[in-house]
Parts: sequence; C-alpha cells; structure tokens
Amino acid sequence: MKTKITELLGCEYPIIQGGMAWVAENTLASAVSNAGGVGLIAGGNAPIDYLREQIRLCKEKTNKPFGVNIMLMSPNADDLAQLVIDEGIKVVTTGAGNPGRYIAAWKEAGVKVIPVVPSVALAKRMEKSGADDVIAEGTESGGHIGENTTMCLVPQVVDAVQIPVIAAGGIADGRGMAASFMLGAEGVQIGTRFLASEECQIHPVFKELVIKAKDTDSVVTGRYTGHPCRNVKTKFAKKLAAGEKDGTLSPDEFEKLTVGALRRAVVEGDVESGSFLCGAIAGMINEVKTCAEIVKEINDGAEKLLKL
Ligand code: TUI
Repeated sequence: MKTKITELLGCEYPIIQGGMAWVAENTLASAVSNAGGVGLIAGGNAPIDYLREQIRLCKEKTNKPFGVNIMLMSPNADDLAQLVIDEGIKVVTTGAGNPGRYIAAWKEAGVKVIPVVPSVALAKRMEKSGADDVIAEGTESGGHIGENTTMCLVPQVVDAVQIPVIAAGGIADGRGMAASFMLGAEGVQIGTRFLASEECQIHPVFKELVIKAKDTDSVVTGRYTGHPCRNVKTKFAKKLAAGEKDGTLSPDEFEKLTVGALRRAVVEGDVESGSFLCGAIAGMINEVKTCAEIVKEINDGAEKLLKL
C-alpha cells in the first residue's frame, strides 16, 4: 500500500513500530524494517553508549530505513537528540513531551520528525514547528497515554493539520489499519502486536501475559502522578491501581514502587514487581508470529478491506 508515509519514509508498508522503552532494541527494529515497515529503537532512559551500540547493530542487520524513538522525559534526551544526527538516523519519533526545541536541528540534518501527540492542540503546534507527520495516539495504547481514544482523536487531528497523520492505539490487525485509514490516517503505529513476535527479546513471561490477556486485562495506573500508564492487569498493577484509588498509596510511594519496574518486567519477567506495559488490544493477540508475518498480514488485511 503506497501512501504519503511510505513515500516520505521510503518503506514498503505504512506501518511503523511503536517506540517501546526497554523492548524496542536492534533485533526487533531491524526485523520490522526488513519486513517492509519502519522499525524503531527506543531511547527510553537508556545510556547513550548503549543506544549508539543498538543503532550500529541495527545498521548491520538491515539496509532498510529504521528510526529512533526519543522519550522526552529522559535525562538523556538532549544527548540522544544529537546522537541521531551524528549517526545519520533518518526517522525520529518522540513521546511523553514536546520536541519543539530539537526540530530545527533535526530538519537541517535531514531527519524526518514524527512526534506522538495525544491532542489536537499539540498536533497543531508540531505542524507549526516543522514536524513532517504526527502520530495521533489514543488512550488504547500501552505505556504512557493521553485521555482521548483513537477513534475520536485521529479524525480530529486529521482535520486540524495538513501534514500526514499516523494512527496509533488499539491497532493490531488489518481491520484496525483499515479503520484508521477510513478515519483519514495514512499510516499506523503498532506496538503491542510486536510484543508477541518471534524477534521481540522480552522475557517469555511477558509474551505469555500478552498472549493470555483478555479484553479486560489492561489497567491504567499513575494518573495521580501525572504519568498515566497502561499495563497488563497483574497482581502488582492491581495493587498500584487500588492504592491510587483508595488513597493508601501516596504518589511518592507509587513512584518508589515503580522505579525500575519496566526493566523488571521486560528483562526479568518479574510479575511481583514489574510493570508490563501493554495496549488494550492485547486480548485479540493469541499467537507469536514473525515480524514479517505480522506486517504482511496487517497490510494485506487492510488492503483487502479497503478495496471492498
Ligand atoms: O511516550 C509514550 N509512551 C511511553 S513513554 C514510556 S517510558 C515512561 N517512563 C516513565 C514515565 C512515563 C513514561 C512508556 N510509554 N507514548 C507517546 C505519548 N506521548 N503518549 C502521550 C504523549 C504525550 C503526552 C503529553 C506527548 C506530549 C504531551 O504533551 C507535552 C506538552 O508539553 O504539551
């Protein structure tokens, strides 16, 4: 399927991988790019030397375009913003903040800039600042989320800006991609579906949680800290949600319990104290497949529906 996104990013399919902190390393990113989508290496809070190595390993594994996601709350965001320029990265997505201060330098270096936005207001600001596209991410997404849904947010962002819009949040098959296109999107960002891929390096316990999840198995925690995150509803996540609701866990105590919780989930598969970030669509995902199978199935499924 050719759209403004495939043209702009030089990929075969208008499918880009979500920038999942601790999850999106070189093996996954290169597999998605080799499958014809755009793979992403996630900066998260990782040290710059580690990220430089991940970028270089990805270059060894694919000649196709791939990108880097910058989590703007990271203390390393400034250094990573420079690293993507130094390493000649062609695509940057950003999350959890406003990347306005970096855009001019990225544009000058020929980087395509795609901020994730949870609102029409930020989408408009990003367009004015020179972003090439925006990713309109609904609250169905895993990880740090806004309040509006994909179904409501995408068409409103499409109406508000001239630049192409990529839909995100709750998309994991051809139906979701086709629906996104009907809302005016020209590409999709997929995160959760790639958690259950062969190439994804997360702990087997995490993959099993995604495969086993039902429609009701995700929960949002941390609204009161200002960083709401959607997770798999494990006993730990339920404990956080209950403490937040009944006031027995202060925001400070919440922060203490969740420091390092992404690593404990992804690396250790620790269900007692790890935060397994995951989208609300996990209930629909029942099988581990290769990234090539996932990308092709989603694209072909959408193409078939859109041609009906
Ligand atoms: O960024 C994400 N998802 C993430 S980041 C992450 S790591 C993390 N660690 C600790 C605390 C919080 C996160 C896990 N998942 N998605 C993109 C996204 N960006 N969702 C929402 C936003 C967003 C929110 C507010 C973007 C901009 C924004 O406004 C900033 C402003 O200044 O207007």
